[in-house]
Parts: sequence; structure tokens; C-alpha cells
Amino acid sequence: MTRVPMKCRVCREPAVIDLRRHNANFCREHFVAHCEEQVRRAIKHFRMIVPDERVVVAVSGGKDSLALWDLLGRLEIPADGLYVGLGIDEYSDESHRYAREYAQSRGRTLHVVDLAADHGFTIPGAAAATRRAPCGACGLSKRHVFNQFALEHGYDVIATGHNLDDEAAVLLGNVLHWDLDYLARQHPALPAAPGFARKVKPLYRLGEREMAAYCVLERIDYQVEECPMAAGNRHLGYKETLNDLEHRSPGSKAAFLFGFLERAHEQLGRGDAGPDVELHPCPGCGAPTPGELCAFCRLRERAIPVTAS
Ligand code: Q46
Ligand code: ZN
Ligand code: ZN
Repeated sequence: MTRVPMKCRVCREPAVIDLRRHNANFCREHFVAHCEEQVRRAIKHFRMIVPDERVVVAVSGGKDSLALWDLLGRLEIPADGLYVGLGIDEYSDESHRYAREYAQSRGRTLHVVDLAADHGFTIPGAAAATRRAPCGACGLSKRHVFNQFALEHGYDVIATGHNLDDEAAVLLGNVLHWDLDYLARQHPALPAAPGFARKVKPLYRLGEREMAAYCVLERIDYQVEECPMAAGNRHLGYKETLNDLEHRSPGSKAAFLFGFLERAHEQLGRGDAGPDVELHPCPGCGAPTPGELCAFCRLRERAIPVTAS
């Protein structure tokens, strides 16, 4: 049987990728246009970024954040990058190199905050001291550093590279545990609040495979290795489950996530701290916190200091 070559849905030229979810194949040019369109729609639908706002992209050196930075450039949304050094041995050094090389090759500004140099600890050191899964300490540290950096440097918006697969996996975890607080806070655009910059996820309409293809087609070199501390991260299991489902029934992931955003999220409120929780500046770093020291400062106090590790 001869194989019929795939043709681009738009121009009928040979296609380079098939997207079963969209029931479409695309050539390189129209695949890039498709990615651009999905990001444009996301930004417009949730008013993620309005003209003249200052945007900082959380750049990890992986495919998603570099593709996001690139796509914002295509949409003529100027954005700087921020790389956070987590101190995860060669993995962090390499990731930093990919982020730096992309920034240099495109003439973009990449800021760097290094947990070891700037805060005296690393993620492995924090995980060992707290005896908890490293991803918890890592996520908390990244959120804190991005937010503080944005506020201190006058950025209005923090854009992260979370894609459709990431968001659907997080949603599955939150639904399995019926965690209403997390569900309320799961949204592609979290508004700014006193002490917090707006946080947006312009890639939530694009899947992991699309982002990898975008980087390959646009010749963006990225960190392909998985983080060595990811083992045991329960989201990986949720992703596999959703991939099985998607394989059997293309479009399931998008239906799950988009249905939640369109039909369920509003019923949950916006997931702010609520009127009864009073926030005050953390004595260690000034970030708003309901307790004495904020969670980041407590982690920093408990983590094994870099010099002793
Ligand atoms: S970097 Fe950090 Fe991820 Fe590594 S330790 Fe976990 S959260 S897996 S995105
Ligand atoms: Zn085409
Ligand atoms: Zn603090």
C-alpha cells in the first residue's frame, strides 16, 4: 500500500506534523502560524498582557519556556527572561547555558537569580533538610523568586511556559483529591494583588508535543534531559494516564482543561487568600504572608547552607 503524504490543511503543501486533536496537518509555516494563533487567543481571551506592560518570562532552558519567549517575540510583545539557578548539579548548569545561548542569539535580556549565590541554599540542600519531595521546595522557591524579582524590577506580568499537558495533569491531580483551594487558583491568568504580580500561562492551549516540534522547526536548542529530581513527581503519572486517554480519544486533554475553565472555574471564586486571612510583610523578605516568616524564608532557614553542603 502506498502511503499518501500528509498535506497541510492550509496550503496543501507537504505537512511536517499531524495534530490529531485538531484533525489537521500543517507545513512548517502554517504550524508556526497555528502556535502563534493559539498564544494570541490565550492572551486576548484572558487579557493576560495589555500593550505597554512590562513582561518577564520565567525561563528554565527547557522547550516550553524558550518557545514561549520566542512566540511572544513573534507577537511583538517585548519580554525579558529570568532564569533561576536551582543548584541541581550539571542539570542546572546546562539549563542555564541553553537559556543564555538563546538570549544571546536573539539579543534578549536574561536576568539570573541564583539560589546558592543569592540566598545561600540549593534545591537538593532544601529537600535534604526538609525530608520532603524536592519539587515542593523547588516550586515554592521559584514562585517566590519570580514574584519578588517582578515587583522589585517593575515588571507587571510574569509569564510561565506551562502547557496544555502540564495544566491538564495538575487539574487531574486537583480533581482526584478534590482540592478546592488549588482548583480555585488553577487559572491561566491570576490577577495582580497587593504584593503579587499578575501571573499568566500563554501556552495553556498548546501541547507538549507541539512545543517540542516548534523548537525543532525554529531551531531553538533546549534542555532535553528530565530534571534528575523529578522521579516520584506524581504529575508525571497523571501525564501518562492522560496520554493513554488522549491516544484512545484525541482531544480529551483539551476538553478536560477547557471545560473546567469555561464551566467550572468561575463557581470556585478566584482563589485569593480570602477576606478573613490578613497578610502582612514578612520580616525576612517583605513578601506578604499570613504567618510570622513567609514559607520561603522558613525554607531558607532550614535548608543546608551552601558552604556546609
Ligand atoms: S525543576 Fe524543580 Fe521541576 Fe526539578 S525539582 Fe521538581 S520542580 S522536576 S519543573
Ligand atoms: Zn501550509
Ligand atoms: Zn520571607
